[in-house]
Amino acid sequence: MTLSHLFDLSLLARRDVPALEWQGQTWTFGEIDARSNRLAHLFLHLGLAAGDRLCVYLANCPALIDIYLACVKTGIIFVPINILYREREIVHIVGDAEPRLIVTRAEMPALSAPLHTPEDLVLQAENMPAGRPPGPIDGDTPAALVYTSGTTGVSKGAILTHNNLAANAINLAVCWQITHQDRMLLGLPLFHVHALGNGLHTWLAAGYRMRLLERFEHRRAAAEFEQFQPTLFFGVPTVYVRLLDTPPAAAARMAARMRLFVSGSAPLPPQVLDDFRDLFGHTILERYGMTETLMNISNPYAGERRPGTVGFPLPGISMRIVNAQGTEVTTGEQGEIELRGPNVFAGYWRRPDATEAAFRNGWFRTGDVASRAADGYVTLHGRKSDLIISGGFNIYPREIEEFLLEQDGVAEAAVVGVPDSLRGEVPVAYLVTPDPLDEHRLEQACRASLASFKVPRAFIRVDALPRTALGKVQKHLLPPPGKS
Ligand code: MLC
Ligand code: AMP
Repeated sequence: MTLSHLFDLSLLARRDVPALEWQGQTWTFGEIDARSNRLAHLFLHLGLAAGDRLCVYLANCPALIDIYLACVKTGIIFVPINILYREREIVHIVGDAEPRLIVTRAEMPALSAPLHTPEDLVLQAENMPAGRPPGPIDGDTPAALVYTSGTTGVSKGAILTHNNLAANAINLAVCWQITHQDRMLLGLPLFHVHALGNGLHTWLAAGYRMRLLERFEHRRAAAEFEQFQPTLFFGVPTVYVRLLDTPPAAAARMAARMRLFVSGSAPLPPQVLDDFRDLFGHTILERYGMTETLMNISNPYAGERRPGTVGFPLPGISMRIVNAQGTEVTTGEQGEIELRGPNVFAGYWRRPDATEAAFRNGWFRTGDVASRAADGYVTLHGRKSDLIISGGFNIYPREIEEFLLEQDGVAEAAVVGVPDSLRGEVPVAYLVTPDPLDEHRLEQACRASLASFKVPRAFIRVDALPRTALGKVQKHLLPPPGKS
């Protein structure tokens, strides 16, 4: 079965049921089905075919969902771009994915594919048939290319197939007991697999009612919860840290119908889990995933949700923890997580070398370091690479370092993540420059070219970067910010 068949459990079987709320409007599953059918016909009419790529650079909105469904129904590959990305990052993705069409409301640099706004597409689609388009697709057909910095180099497109996304949705629906009786408040961005793979796919597989937000804004969160009364909520740790500011009476009203809060994409500090339980009366369920694999490991819905751990591998997913030689470690010992299963992606788009390097004898090498307790609970200890995760967004230091080296007077650059109580980590830059630093100019330059979460929170001038005899920068020897 394809995702289309899975979604028909809602789109067809629950066609008259309210499905989606957005800024005061509500649509049924049947209306969403018809709208995406029309768009699918329009894409075919515009000359797109199965296997072609379509990029979207949009904040959360219903059109993003319609476009995704139109892609799923036709075999066109959906390529979401982070709305916080700037020209340099967008140009890279568009150059790599070579889309036939780009959908955006933003001003864009000169790109190789025609641009459409969603409004323009909807208008054009009005005269298209509302029935299903022909779709010669199967489970191995790529559904989405999601760009991720991965463990090395520039961002690469992870090819996620219908089977990958279906396996993930079915696992979560069963293991987290998600049904049509749920109500989901979704504020995470649909351009990442957290909201796309977990949010959108469980919604359409289970057929619950979803209120979509353009983004999670902590000042508006209490009002949205109180008004909509969700039962289900997905967040990154920063979201839960933000919610800890809620006054107790409001927290009680927000959680009145809540059944399950889930956290993932970055480590949830055990203290946050405890404080959240005291305030909201719910134990957050923490799980672990990746763009390349969707969800891998989850705390149990029934049973102990153990703070600081991510629980057990989900059904159908094999996990091993190995040392540098690829030998499995013993209980309690740390090693790299390797995975196999129907959730593991089909490879990086047009990067056979990177794909080959990502696997060892058929096992996907996650780059995440973990240990397993005698009773099976898995604890993550960090990553093998120097990836920074800030507010659930990934930052690959080399990308920022390369940008800083292009700036006048910067001879050497090293970017590291420093702990931050709200965002988990934030990037800080260490620079070797002949002249005193103009921090303001550097920050402005970064803001103009990089997503806001990648802009270093401090620029620190050092005489030299500490290096090994082989010249590799030893980032752990850099002075902490404020002590240079
Ligand atoms: C953040 N910003 C956004 C934004 N999110 N702008 C537009 N749309 C969004 N969705 C910008 C703000 O403009 C601001 O920029 C800065 O980020 C901080 O904003 P804030 O209001 O202070 O937000 P904050 O309370 O810190 O919350 C941010 C957040 C956001 C947690 C809501 O970071 C977020 O949505 N993170 C989720 C990322 C995610 O979904 N990751 C999953 C990856 S998949 P400025 O210019 O003022 O600094 C994955 C696999 C897995 O990892 O396991 O799930
Ligand atoms: P991404 O490349 O954006 O898909 O991010 C995936 C990475 O997020 C994983 O490789 C982990 O390092 C991290 N991650 C996801 N969930 C968790 C979690 N619950 N705890 C710690 N790290 C996590």
